[in-house]
Amino acid sequence: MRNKIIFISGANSGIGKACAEKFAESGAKLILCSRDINKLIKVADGINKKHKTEILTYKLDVRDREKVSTVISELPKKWQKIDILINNAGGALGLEKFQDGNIDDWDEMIDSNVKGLLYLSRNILPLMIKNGKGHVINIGSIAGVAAYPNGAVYCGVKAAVRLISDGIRLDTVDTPVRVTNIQPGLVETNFSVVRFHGDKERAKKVYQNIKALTAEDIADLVFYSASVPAHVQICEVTVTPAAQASATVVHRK
Ligand code: 8X3
Repeated sequence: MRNKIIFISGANSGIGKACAEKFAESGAKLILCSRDINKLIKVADGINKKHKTEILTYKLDVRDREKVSTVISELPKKWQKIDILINNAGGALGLEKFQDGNIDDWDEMIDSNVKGLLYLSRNILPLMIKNGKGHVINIGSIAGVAAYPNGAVYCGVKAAVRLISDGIRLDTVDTPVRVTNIQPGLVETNFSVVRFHGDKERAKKVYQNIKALTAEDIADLVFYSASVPAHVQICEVTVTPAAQASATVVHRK
């Protein structure tokens, strides 16, 4: 990974931050973006202190189509040779029956998980193709494999991530670009706190009595997917805690 350039969206916390740490550890250079620039700068400083790697940070809301395109087109020349794009920004908002759903939450989920991924990929893929190398790694979800009750829209957006990943893989088959969709089950991050609009008690219950995956577990998998020989493409990985068999079948002790 030494000197490879890794672009990570939503890098200020959780899986995005863990990926940043993991790739920096092996000498990669990072382009990190997040809506929360103050937090992102702290993350970048921490990584830089430990690993002494070059890092660019951008305040970027991936839903902002214009800004995405400006950030990518204005990257310094040498930084445009992006080796890996990790589409991590996104997440869930709300967990209730469709008929009770909050339409603002839906808009936000569709815009960040789907449109954000589209905007970044559409801007970065041509650079990868031009450079003759590249890997798009999307953070999907087990929610995209099968719908679960109260999750229609989140499951729908992650199903979109799954098929968009497949579609990009089809359209880049004659290029060196690889496309991977990582679909985690229960990962203990602030995912549920965000989903429940800040209700920490409710969020805690999601991970109660089960050894959930950590953001670092997912970063390890992302790193592994990126580290296999160039002729190998890991298309899709669904990963759950050992005590989780599907989005809804969880064995709690
Ligand atoms: C996170 C996993 O099961 O909460 O995407 O949707 S789940």
